[in-house]
Amino acid sequence: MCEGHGHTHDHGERRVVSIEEKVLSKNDAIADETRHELAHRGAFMVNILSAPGSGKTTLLEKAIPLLMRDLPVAVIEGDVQTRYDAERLRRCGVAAVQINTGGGCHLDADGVARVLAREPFLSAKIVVIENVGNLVCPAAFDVGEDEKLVVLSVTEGDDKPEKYPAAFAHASAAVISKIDLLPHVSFDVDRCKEGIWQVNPDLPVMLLSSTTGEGLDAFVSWLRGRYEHKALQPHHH
Ligand SMILES: Nc1nc2c(ncn2[C@@H]2O[C@H](COP(=O)(O)OP(=O)(O)OP(=O)(O)O)[C@@H](O)[C@H]2O)c(=O)[nH]1
Ligand SMILES: [Mg+2]
Repeated sequence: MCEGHGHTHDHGERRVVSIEEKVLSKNDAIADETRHELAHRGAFMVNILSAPGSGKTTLLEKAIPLLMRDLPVAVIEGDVQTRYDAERLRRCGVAAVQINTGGGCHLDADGVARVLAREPFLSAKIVVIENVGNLVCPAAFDVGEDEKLVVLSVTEGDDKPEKYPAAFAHASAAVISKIDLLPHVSFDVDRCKEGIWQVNPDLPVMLLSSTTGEGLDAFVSWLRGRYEHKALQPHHH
């Protein structure tokens, strides 16, 4: 009987694992369809990951209006609750849709695909996703983006890339934000960069402050450059 019990339990566990795998593979299939669709539209999508409060929305409030001078841009805001971030962006003249996960710690490919099917996303050339604030779950969920960008503010500590490596491992660039606060915190920029490069060698690292505007132009150029890089790629559809 004990043996029989053990067996049942074992089967049960195996079934749970396979359901999790199915959820992930369904998510990944939708994410791949999204990338295909975006390539067809000639649009670029970036997925921004960071801890809560690192300055993502503030950065987008400053950067997107500059980008929108020559490119249509639309933003997806992911939060557990409230529509605050989408409202903040709309006040800056930026098209933004809020997705509330209601407890979920990350956006998924299906939720993003539903938003992308409507205007103003249909005609956007750059889609920016601000994911739910945390460095753990969003790193594991592909939402169909072309690239991930990870933001870390100087108030969080220079050891975070080593402690939360997944977000940095999958990113194609990192931002160290709130550098205006460097005189007030013990944050070693070189140590932080070394930690980032341990996880992801040669990852481009941008330093910026949304408060002073330092590094903002370089960030806008990076984003425009990634769009232009993709637009020049041959694609098959
Ligand atoms: N000193 C300084 N403060 C900043 C800077 N950028 C943002 N902040 C402040 O940091 C706080 C959080 O900024 P948000 O832009 O809301 O951060 P967020 O990453 O969007 O936060 P969540 O969406 O909740 O994860 C606010 O009080 C901002 O004013 C900066 O460059 N320097
Ligand atoms: Mg925000």
